[in-house]
Amino acid sequence: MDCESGNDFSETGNSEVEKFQTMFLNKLTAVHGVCLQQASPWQQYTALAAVVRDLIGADWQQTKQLYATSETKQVYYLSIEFLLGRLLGSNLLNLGLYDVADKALSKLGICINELEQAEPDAGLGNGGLGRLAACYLDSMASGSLPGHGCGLRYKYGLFEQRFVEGMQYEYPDGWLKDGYAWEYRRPDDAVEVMFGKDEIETVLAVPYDVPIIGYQNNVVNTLRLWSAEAAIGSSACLIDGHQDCQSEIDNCNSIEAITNILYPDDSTYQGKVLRLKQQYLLVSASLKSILRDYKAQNRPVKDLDKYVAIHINDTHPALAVPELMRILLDEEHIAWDRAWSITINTLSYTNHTVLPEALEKWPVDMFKALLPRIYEIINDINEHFCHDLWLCYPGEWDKIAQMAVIADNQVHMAHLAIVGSHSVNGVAKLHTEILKTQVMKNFSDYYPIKFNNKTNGVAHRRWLIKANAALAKTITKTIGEDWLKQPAALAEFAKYADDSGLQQDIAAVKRTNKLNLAKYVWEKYDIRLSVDSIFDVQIKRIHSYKRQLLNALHIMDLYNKIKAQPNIDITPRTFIFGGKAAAGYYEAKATIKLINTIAGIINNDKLQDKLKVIFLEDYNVSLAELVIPAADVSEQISTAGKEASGTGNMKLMMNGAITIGTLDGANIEIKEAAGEDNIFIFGLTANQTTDFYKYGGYHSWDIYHSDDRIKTVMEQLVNGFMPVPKDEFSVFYSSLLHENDQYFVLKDFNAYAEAHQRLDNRFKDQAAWRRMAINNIAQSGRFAIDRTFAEYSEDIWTVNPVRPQEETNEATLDKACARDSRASILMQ
Ligand code: 26V
Repeated sequence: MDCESGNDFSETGNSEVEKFQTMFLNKLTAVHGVCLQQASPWQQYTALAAVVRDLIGADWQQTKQLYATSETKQVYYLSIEFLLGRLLGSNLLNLGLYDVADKALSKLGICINELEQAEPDAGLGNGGLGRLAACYLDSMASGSLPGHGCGLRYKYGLFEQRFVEGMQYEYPDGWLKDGYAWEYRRPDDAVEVMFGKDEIETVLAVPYDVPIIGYQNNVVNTLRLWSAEAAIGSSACLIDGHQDCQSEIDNCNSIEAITNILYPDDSTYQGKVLRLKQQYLLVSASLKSILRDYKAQNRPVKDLDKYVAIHINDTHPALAVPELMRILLDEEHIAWDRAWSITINTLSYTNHTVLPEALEKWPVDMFKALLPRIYEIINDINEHFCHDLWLCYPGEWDKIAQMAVIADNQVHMAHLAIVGSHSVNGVAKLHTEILKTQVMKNFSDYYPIKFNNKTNGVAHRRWLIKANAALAKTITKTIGEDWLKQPAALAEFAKYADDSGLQQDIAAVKRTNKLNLAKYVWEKYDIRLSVDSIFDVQIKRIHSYKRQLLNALHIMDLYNKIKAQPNIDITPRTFIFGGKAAAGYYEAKATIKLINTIAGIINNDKLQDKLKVIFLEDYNVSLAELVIPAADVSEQISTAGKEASGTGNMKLMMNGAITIGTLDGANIEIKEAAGEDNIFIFGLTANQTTDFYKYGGYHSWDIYHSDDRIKTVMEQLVNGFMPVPKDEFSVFYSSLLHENDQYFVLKDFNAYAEAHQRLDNRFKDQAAWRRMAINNIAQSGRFAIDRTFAEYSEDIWTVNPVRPQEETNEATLDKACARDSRASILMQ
């Protein structure tokens, strides 16, 4: 975007810049056969990525060798989602060469930010769970931990969101169409994965490795993404025993479809089968590859749990339990009891949601047909487990049925994951408590020591050092460099909360970031945002429990207020939304349409610039990096008890935004850390919402009838106030009134409006506001993923770091240049 904004934390030597420049220019010629003047931005981007590939090669090799020869345990993080976003900038940052590259390119008249934007945003995930997985990879590499990611290489990432007349439409995200600079295809490491019984279908899983670069420590870890392929010409591709080219190709296409898209629509039987196939492919291919590497170290399989920890990220990879058992029983010929203890000791599981509709279950018939041997093993696991339960709870049939792995003709994946792991964790204190006392109470009573909490965190490298380089610089100027590698040291920053010079500095940084976002909005939407207004941000998946609707109704109320009293004293506000709705989720899509409709009304009304609303299209990791540094206010307003943790709340806090939120998920810990003067809390608590669910006592119609403000906005949804067909928003009228407002939107409305009033008043005292911002930044260190990751390492995985020999940038560049010149001599 802005070529002027250098990220230089330190003086970079000229010789490094020159070497880098030479490597870049050589690459343009070697890779694309062009000179600088001929090169398109995309060619420049790929050449720069190729320079980075050269620079990490030796470290990658060294890291692999170190892991293969060390006594240390290795961690494998299995996840159906990895929401990586773009890697060029963060790779350069982690290599310690961002400033060098920036300078080298500037001297050639190239803006590095523009090249960064030529990279496709790898959106191999939905939201929180997938981004968390990406943050873990960053943290494992930066902490010198032998940690590997295992996932799927979807041909299409999460859909691209476009608005037409305010409605969301989904377009395929062909992120791979021009090739992907960060992947290395490893055909030699392909493995076969088997489905079915009578007609066995063999799928070739081909790995693509993505290097994961540690923060200035010479570590390069690996994310291995599996792609489904048919082995052309192999027996798996023969139809009815005779070669029929066309049907062979059709068959290949159906096999390759397994890794076509993330979360295929599961409303049909075929769709469900495809999801189950994906999950098994991920698990089976990963375990085969893990076992192969393990055996190459000449260690006995019975010691697997001493050297390998396998983590199950939510239930999607829970088939790791029966698949590991299958390998140990059928291929390694280990007896059941021994195999079972190895399995449990190797595996651990994280739960990420308490929503019943997201707790996975598969129909037994489908399972049997697709994975007969795996089903048999699950059945045996279930029998052993129910037998043990019977000894503990004789005669308690109901309890045993509630806990069984197979019940009601369904396989309960969460139960399978709990039974087959030695550790089960939630992702924030409240969430773990809810798992232990409600959702998984029976299991927690039975296995008390398995359950533990690991509050989420976020990679401060991406979300602060990289996304908000100016703030990072201000912090370093104030408290020194320690926090870069030890984010807990950010706490020092709080000592300067009253320093007016610092307050002005952070205000200036925020203003620049707001200008950057305003520029984007102006260029893309032709809408002018005032950077003097409060930038109030709600960015996350659209879901009823996240209550974007509460935010929208409150904006309508504010609008009504301003219309009634045009001179009312309100600090100008810009409400900014971002987020995708699941393609089949009607109410979520209606929420997007509602917010866009409200935005249309408000932005076209002359309100002395008091109010603006914008819904940013196609929210993804890259857009988050633009929005989060520009936010003044962070909306974290889920129904208490529903949001497992939230991680956007942490990213926004780290960037000095003030939270307005409920006592839900990690908001509770954010409040504890920041202090209650530095956050705006409102609304029902989780105990209160639980009591209403259990005992009743809430009637949304009563609120509607007794509260004029609420009644007005509710009527505006359906009385023609909105320029939309008559029934467009009746879905909200139904859910809030006819279905008694399951998420307590109306119940919390007044508390929410009142909290906004407090916030508005506080913003008028700019010094007080900046003090709050500094305190939030200072206390965000405990939400850095390095803290979370250290807890996983110690309590769950029991693993230690392995440190490679460190090398200076200069030496890395010299070696790479030497390789480069050797190569060019050879080419002459
Ligand atoms: C559920 C579903 C159901 C519909 C089809 C697609 C799909 C995909 C994933 C899931 C499970 C979602 C779990 C999830 O993303 N949870 C989020 O995890 C974050 C990291 O722990 C946490 O901060 C969020 O609060 C939590 O919602």
